[in-house]
Order: sequence, then structure tokens, then C-alpha cells
Amino acid sequence: MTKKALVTGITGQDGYHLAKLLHEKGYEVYGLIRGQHNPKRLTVEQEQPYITLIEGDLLDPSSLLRAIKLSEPDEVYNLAAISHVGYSFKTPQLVADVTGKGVLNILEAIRQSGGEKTIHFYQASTSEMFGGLDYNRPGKGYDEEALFHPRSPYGVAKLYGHWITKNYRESYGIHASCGILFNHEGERRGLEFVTRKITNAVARIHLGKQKFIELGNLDAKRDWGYAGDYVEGMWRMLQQDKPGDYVLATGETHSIGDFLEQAFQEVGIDDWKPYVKQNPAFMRPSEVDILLGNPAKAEEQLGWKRQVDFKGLVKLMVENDIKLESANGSK
Ligand code: NDP
Ligand code: GDR
Repeated sequence: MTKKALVTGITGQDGYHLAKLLHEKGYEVYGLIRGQHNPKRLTVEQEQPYITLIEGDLLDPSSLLRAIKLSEPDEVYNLAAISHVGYSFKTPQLVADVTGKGVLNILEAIRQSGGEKTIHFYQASTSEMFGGLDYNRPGKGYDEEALFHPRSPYGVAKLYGHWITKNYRESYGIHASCGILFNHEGERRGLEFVTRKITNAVARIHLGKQKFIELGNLDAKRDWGYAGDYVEGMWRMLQQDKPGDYVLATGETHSIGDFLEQAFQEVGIDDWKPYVKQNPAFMRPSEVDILLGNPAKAEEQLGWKRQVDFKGLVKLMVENDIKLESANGSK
């Protein structure tokens, strides 16, 4: 029988990749979309016509119950969130409601629909829950047992989402898994995140449309993988007999400076410094200095491994942005 999946956050980066993967695997895919006039709706309808869109919002529990009743899913992937760490310092209460309590709202909708014994649930947890401080920084990378110390309203809200998911697993026997995913990027990454901001600027500088880029902290290090690889790991978690928590990461870490160097080299520029200005507006009140993940459990138990490496990731993003910016004329 055809499996059915409901994906929240369908208009986001991961929503795109996951819906594509599920469709290729033969699923009937439903996507939760918010707002009475969401400008991204048309893009989804044009690019992924196989998705059935259902109106709803993580802040509106009745809309979540309706979405579950309409889609009757075998699997629910909760990707929706306010996901920008810097923005979460500016709207901390909204982020608590959406990124934190929104997880409770959807878990309750699953229970109230009577689906707690049948639906497999995925929660999009994050490496931001670790915080990258000296005292809890394991040498070989954060794994599922590492200590949490979130450093932003976003990270704190995600930690609530993580624990309420585990609590519903323990309390009600829901097949609920948390993917603790380290940064993953790609062609669909929002322009507000540092990798895409850089690759877009590099493309524009290369094409003579822009002279420099303004960034915040260049020293932070991240474990960057490719989003297309990571959605495969999400799916694998929900195919297990038992639910669990899994880190997905590459096991490598690079600074923003390293990313700049690699991206500018793609267009033949060896010294990136003349093209980068630092602007305190992009600094955060508290920073996560370094993230490095240890994906050993996912590799062993799920047979998951990232395919795209750091160099390959930067290359595909720069090439994609050159293509998009070239098609865009002189704007
Ligand atoms: P994006 O920011 O690209 O997408 C977020 C999605 O959430 C959008 O579809 C957005 O819809 C939706 N959304 C926001 N608010 C609401 C709401 N109130 N009700 C319903 N939907 C809402 O995130 P990504 O695709 O990058 O990430 C997916 C998930 O994984 C997020 O939860 C993120 O926090 C988490 N994560 C991401 C990582 C990464 O590196 N990308 C790493 C670890 C975790 P709209 O278009 O209408 O705004
Ligand atoms: P992050 O991603 O905070 O790791 O969260 P982001 O790309 O926003 O920042 C990464 C690092 O780059 C530094 N930085 C800048 N960041 C942005 N956005 N813009 C800038 O101009 C800039 N200059 C320097 C940041 O300070 C930071 O150190 C992402 C999101 O997808 C989360 O939802 C997800 O949970 C985590 O990854 C894992």
C-alpha cells in the first residue's frame, strides 16, 4: 500500500529535499503551509506538483489536528520552525512558541487523532542544543550522549522540542525520533544563512554585480554537510523498528574564513580579504564558537553516511549561484 507522509516546513530548505526524496520512494506527500497568501506556495506548486498542500500553522493546534485527519499519515516529519539563530535573539518569545511549543502542539494533534500507536514522528533537533563551550566539547565530536548547553533562544526552544518528543515517546509509546542534525546547506539554503550569503555574494562579485560582502564573526566553526544527504537520514530513522535519537554530521569542522577561502577560490580569487567587511550588526549576543559532530551511531545503526564533502558542497553552491545570478540579468 502507498505510504503517506505529512511534512511541516514544506517551503523550507529541508522540506524541498525531503518531499522530493519521499516522492521518489513512492510516498503520497502532504505539506503543511501557513498564511492566507504565502508567496512560496506558487513555487512549491510549480516545482513539486505531487505535494498536496494543507493550510495550517504550528501556533494553531486545531489546524494541525485537521492536517493529520485529512492526510492520515504513516509518517509525520516536523521540520517547521523559526530557524534563524540570530533572529531568535530579536523575537525570543515568538521563537519559544513556534520552535518550542509548536512541537508539543503537533505531538498532541497526533495523540488526539488516535494516531499515537501507528504514526512514526520525526523531530528536527539541532546541534545548536550543544552550544560549543569548552567544558562540554568532546574531542571526537558531539554524540547523542553529550551535554546540552544551548546559547540562543532558538537553541533553548529546540531543547524543549527535543525533550517533549522524548517524553511523548516514553509516556505514550509514540514512535518518535529526534535527528540531532549539524548544519546542512545547499542550493535551497535561505540567503540569510552564512554559507548561502557567501556563495551568492561570490557569484555576484564574480559577475560584477557586487563589490564586497558584510559579515559578522568569521572565526566560528561549523560541521557543514549537504541537505540532500541529511534528509535520507531522517527517513531512515523512521524506518527503524524502534525510535531513537541520532546525530547526523560529517565529522569535520571548518571556520567561516575557510568557507570564504574555498568559495572565492571557485571563481579564481585567492585573497578574499579585500572583498569582506565586518559589520557588528551580524554578531550575536552569545555565540556558538565551534560545532563538530560524531555520526558513528547513525553510520552503524542506520547505514547512513554523508556523500558530499566540504569542497564539493562549496563548489555546488557557488556554481548554482552563478547560474541563478547569470539568469537574473544585471539586477
Ligand atoms: P527553513 O528556515 O528553511 O524552513 C523553516 C520552515 O518552517 C519554513 O517552511 C517555514 O514556513 C516554516 N514555519 C515557520 N514558522 C511556522 C509556523 N508558525 N507554522 C508552520 N510552519 C512554519 O529551515 P530548514 O529547512 O533549514 O530546517 C528544517 C528544520 O530543521 C528546522 O526546524 C530547523 O530548525 C532544523 N534544523 C536545520 C538545520 C540546518 O542546518 N538547516 C540543522 C538542524 C536543525 P514559511 O515559508 O511560511 O516561513
Ligand atoms: P547557524 O547558521 O547559526 O549555525 O544555524 P548561520 O549560517 O546563521 O551562522 C553560522 C555562523 O556564521 C556566523 N556568521 C554569520 N551568520 C549569518 N547568518 N550571517 C552573517 O552575516 C554571519 N557572519 C558570521 C554566525 O555568527 C555563526 O557562528 C543554522 C540554522 O540552520 C539552524 O536552524 C540550525 O539548527 C543550525 O544551523 C544547526
